[in-house]
Parts: sequence; C-alpha cells; structure tokens
Amino acid sequence: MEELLEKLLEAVEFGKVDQKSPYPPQLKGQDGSHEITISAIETGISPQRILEEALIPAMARVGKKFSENKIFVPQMLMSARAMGASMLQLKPFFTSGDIKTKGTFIIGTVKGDLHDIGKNLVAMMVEGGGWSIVDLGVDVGSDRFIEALRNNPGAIVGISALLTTTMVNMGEIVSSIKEEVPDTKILIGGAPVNDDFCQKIGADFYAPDPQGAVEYLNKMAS
Ligand code: B1M
Repeated sequence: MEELLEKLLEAVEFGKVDQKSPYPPQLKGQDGSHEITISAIETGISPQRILEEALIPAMARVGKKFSENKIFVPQMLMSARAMGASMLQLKPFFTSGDIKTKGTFIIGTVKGDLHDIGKNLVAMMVEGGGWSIVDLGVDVGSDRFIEALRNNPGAIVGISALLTTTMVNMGEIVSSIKEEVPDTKILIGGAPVNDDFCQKIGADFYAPDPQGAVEYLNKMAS
C-alpha cells in the first residue's frame, strides 16, 4: 500500500498523467497517476489517504521546487494535470452523499486567479456533504457571483484564492455581493487567506480546508 502511495506521489510530483504520456522522459512507459490511482482504490486504500498521503504532499513538493526555481510553469501545469487525472477517479467517492440536498453552494476562484485544484476539492467534498454545487470555475468576478445568486436565491457563496496578488480581489467581490444581495453568507479559503483577512474584507467565514467548509455549511443548514 505504502509503495503505491509513494508511486502516486512521484507521478504527480513529476507530472506523469498516464502510461501513454511521453512526459516526463524518465518515467516513459510507466504507469501514471490515472493507473496508479485505480490500483490504489482497487487495493483498498481509502480516497482520503490517497488525497492526504500522496496528492496533497506531491503538490507541496511542486510548490517548493517552483519557489526555489528548480521547476517552471510548464512542469507545474503537468503536475496539476496528473493530480486532475487522479481526482477524477476519486470524485465518485467524495460526491456520493445524500440525494436530498441541504442547499446550494456557489463556488468560484477569484478574479485573476486560475488555480482550481483546491476549489475543485472543496466543491467535491461539499457536494459529498449533501449540497448542490454551482461551480463558476476560475477567474470569477462579482458580476458572475451575483448573477448565480439571483438564479439561486438563498445560496451560500464560496470564494477561493491562491495568489497574494488575487486575494485582494475578494474584498471587492464580497462588498458587491453584500450590496446587491444582502444577507448572503460568504465563505472564503485558499492558501494565502486567513481569519484576519476574512474579517477585514467582511466575509462571514474562513475555512482552511474542505472539511472546514463542509462544517460551516452544515451549521448554516441546521
Ligand atoms: Co501557481 N502558484 N501560479 N500554478 N501554484 C502557487 C499558488 C505558488 C504558492 C507557488 C510558489 O511560488 N511556491 C505561487 C503563489 C505565490 C503567492 O502568491 N504568494 C504561484 C504562482 C506565483 C503562480 C503564477 C503567478 C506563476 C507564473 O505564471 N509565474 C501563475 C498564476 C496564474 C494565475 O492564476 N493567474 C501560476 C500558475 C499555476 C498553474 C496554472 C501552472 C498551476 C495551477 C493549475 C490548476 O490549478 N489547474 C499552478 C499550481 C499547480 C500551483 C501549486 C504548485 C499547487 C496549487 C495546488 O493545487 N495545491 C502552488 C504551490 C502550492 O500550493 N504549494 C502554486 C493543492 C491544493 C489541494 O491546495 O489550492 O491550497 P490549495 O487548496 C487547499 C486549501 O487552500 C483549501 O482547501 C484545499 C485543500 O486542502 N482551499 C479552500 C482552497 N480553496 C478554498 C476555498 C474554501 C475553503 C478552503 O472555501 C471557499
């Protein structure tokens, strides 16, 4: 089991999507994250362990190497693709929640920001917790959040940011939403944001991880 998790971590770290993928040359012909994730699930490794012991640590290594200029954007993108291939296999496990939904959760990555792995994970876990999801994707400004709220009255909004340069855009989005659709509850998350920032911009809650988001939403629903 440990060996499979280690292999998966390596596949994501080096951006090996599947066996056919020629990238990276040193892993040519070997299984990629797609095949290894399937084997891991078949072996009985829980999706939670796959996520916590292989995928998330792999992205942490990728981020560290990028900070140290040891890899560049194309390599980071290949790692993101490899993680995406793995998450596709995990999704059914995280989204097999209640059929009757507890409410609607509108989620998007903040304007200017293209990072969606964390946002997708939050969406998956919240969906698994019994909520309907309206996923607006990446680079989402206040207009699209407000439009989605008008189409889904009473929904709770979640905004994700991964860059220090884009987290500031959350402030404008929160103010516009609160002005146009008062009483909307807004949850924020993502690596650079924290509780202080959440209070400063007038959002309602900061969740450091998907579980925190699910717990907050469930509290709102009860
Ligand atoms: Co970018 N990137 N990136 N990147 N990237 C980071 C974020 C960075 C920290 C890397 C580094 O320097 N070490 C750095 C940001 C520095 C900073 O702002 N302080 C950075 C940079 C600089 C950039 C570019 C500017 C690089 C460039 O072009 N020169 C550029 C920006 C593009 C843009 O957005 N406009 C860029 C581009 C990219 C790629 C496109 C290549 C790719 C993204 C692909 C994709 O998402 N589809 C990418 C990647 C993969 C990363 C790293 C390596 C991994 C991000 C990730 O997916 N992590 C990242 C380094 C790192 O994080 N260690 C990095 C795994 C994911 C599960 O974690 O997203 O944090 P995370 O989500 C967590 C929590 O934060 C939380 O739950 C999740 C699960 O625990 N969470 C929420 C997230 N959203 C939430 C919302 C909630 C609640 C919780 O409620 C609503």
